[in-house]
Amino acid sequence: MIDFDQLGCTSSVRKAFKPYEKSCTLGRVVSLDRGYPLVNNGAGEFRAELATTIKKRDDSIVAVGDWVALRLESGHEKAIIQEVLPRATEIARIKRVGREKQVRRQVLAANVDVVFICQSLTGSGLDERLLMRQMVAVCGCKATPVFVLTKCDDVEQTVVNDARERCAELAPNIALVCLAQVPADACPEGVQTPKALRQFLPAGSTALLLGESGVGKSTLTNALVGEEVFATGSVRERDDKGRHTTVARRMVQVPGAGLLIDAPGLRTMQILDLETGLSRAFPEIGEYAQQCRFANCSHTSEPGCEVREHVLPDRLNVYLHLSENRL
Ligand SMILES: Nc1nc2c(ncn2[C@@H]2O[C@H](COP(=O)(O)OP(=O)(O)O)[C@@H](O)[C@H]2O)c(=O)[nH]1
Ligand SMILES: [Mg+2]
Ligand SMILES: [Zn+2]
Repeated sequence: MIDFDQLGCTSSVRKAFKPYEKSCTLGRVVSLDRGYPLVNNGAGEFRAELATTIKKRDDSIVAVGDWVALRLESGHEKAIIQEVLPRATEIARIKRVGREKQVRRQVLAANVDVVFICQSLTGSGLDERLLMRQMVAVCGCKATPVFVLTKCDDVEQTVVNDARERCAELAPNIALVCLAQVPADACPEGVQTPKALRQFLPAGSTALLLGESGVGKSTLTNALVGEEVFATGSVRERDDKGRHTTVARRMVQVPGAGLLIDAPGLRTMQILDLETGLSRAFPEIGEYAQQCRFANCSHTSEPGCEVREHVLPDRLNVYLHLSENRL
């Protein structure tokens, strides 16, 4: 069980909890599977159901990472989530459900500071378009993206170098870590062991792992935690009928650092807030745009365009394509 003081409670969480402190304890949702959410309140981990007052709200009422007011009643088998406290960030996606393919917003994780956007360099190599879309999606959720390129031990050095270069051209403002599952002294040039991710995960912070199944999320989590907390490899992620079995989203603590949430099978998320995402992912473009000769400059062909003057063409292209949701 994670120590309560490692769960990253903030002063604004405590403040929001104040009205409930007489009847409830403060807890954080640490796991969500097909059953009831698992809440850690320091005294223990409790399966909890939603109070009837919040049950009728829309979907995604609770997510992993949520802070909740938890009521424990004697005689009750389960604890009760009396209220879900306001979220600092929400990592959400659109889900289509039912025969009518109704659009629903699904919160994957709450109160996440950092999202490790993981891609493997094996196979077809860096998927730039996916990477850029994920970056803007994460920025739109007001979390900080970090690019994590995995399996660098399994590709030529030039593949790693090219990927690094492309990331630096397209998104010089986003931190990049190239990982390998080999001892540090056997790492190729510019490649690190999963421990390198600790710098982005100070104690009390929360990170989400985003990336396609098989890129190595569980492997790097196990390496960071120092024990096998998640099963790795495609075989073990499926049952004997070949179905993916790990649907749970669970939070683990990295010793001496922050919390990691693994969301199995999650490849991408749609950009739900394009404007926020673009302005946070491309902060300099908005600045330069104010100095363009024409107020309505499209940054494509007008004279006196300060954006084109200062921003690398490939980066600007990504921005322009994403602005029209065409990437
Ligand atoms: N060569 C190499 N293989 C890796 C690396 N990371 C993970 N793998 C392998 O890739 C497979 C999938 O890894 P896993 O962690 O289960 O991926 P997940 O689906 O993203 O959680 C496993 O067989 C791992 O052993 C790496 O850095 N280098
Ligand atoms: Mg996994
Ligand atoms: Zn311009």
